[in-house]
Amino acid sequence: MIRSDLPLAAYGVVEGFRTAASVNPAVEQLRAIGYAIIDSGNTQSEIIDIGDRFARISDQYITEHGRSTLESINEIDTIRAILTQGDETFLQIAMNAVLKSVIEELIVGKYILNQQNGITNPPRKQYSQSAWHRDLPYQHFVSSRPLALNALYCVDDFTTDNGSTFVLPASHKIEQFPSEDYIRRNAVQVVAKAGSFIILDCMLFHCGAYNNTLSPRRAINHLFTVPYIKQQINLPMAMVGKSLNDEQKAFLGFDYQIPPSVSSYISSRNSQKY
Ligand SMILES: O=C(O)CCC(=O)C(=O)O
Repeated sequence: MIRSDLPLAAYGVVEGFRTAASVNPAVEQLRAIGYAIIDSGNTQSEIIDIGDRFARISDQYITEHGRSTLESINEIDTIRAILTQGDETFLQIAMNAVLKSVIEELIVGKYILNQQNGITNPPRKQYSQSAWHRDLPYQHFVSSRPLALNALYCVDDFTTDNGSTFVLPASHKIEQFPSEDYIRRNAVQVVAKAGSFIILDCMLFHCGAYNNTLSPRRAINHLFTVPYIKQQINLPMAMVGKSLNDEQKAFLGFDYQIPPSVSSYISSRNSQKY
């Protein structure tokens, strides 16, 4: 609830980071505290349909790679590169128009889809994402502008009961990981409806929490990066044979593959887009 008597005027200010009224307010919030929630604009029936598709692909993926193998490497909660599993819906989710408009404001210049993973926080079990981390893990730098953003599409409602995401506001601006006492006093649990995207600056410390319900809490996690950060899985190669337009190809990083030889580098300069 925003108070009607909240002061909005300022003095002594020569520079600001206010966005234009036409820009999604999430942009300002992401710059300041490193996270924000936006609505994907999906209808209720689209949200349910995405949940059904997620469940089908999850079964297919576990059959293909083997439950015991995935469990043995702590990967049973994750569907890697879900957009490459034969359902076009997941590429459409990654290219959501509202999300795109926010990312374009924040990552200056070109960006690509670096990862898209389906993730499941299982009911009443240990969860692989339940420890604090950054989504450029093991990194302890801060940057004046985001090099990567992360967008969790909520397949199900994210609630405090089902272990929704905890964040440490503004931790994308400080290199080091804080003390346990600081975490106890400052961690915020983000709740969001199915069909929302929780967007994070990739350097924001975050984690999932214990799911104390009887149903899984599912999400599709996206990482968008400047093209100089290598993809987790080579998406252009994984999408070979799929019919893609130029915009989709650029989004998936087709323009930024490592040339295999000097000759191919030289011939690629004719079509270079950066
Ligand atoms: O499950 C969550 O809420 C957080 C997921 C997460 O931390 C991740 O995928 O990096």
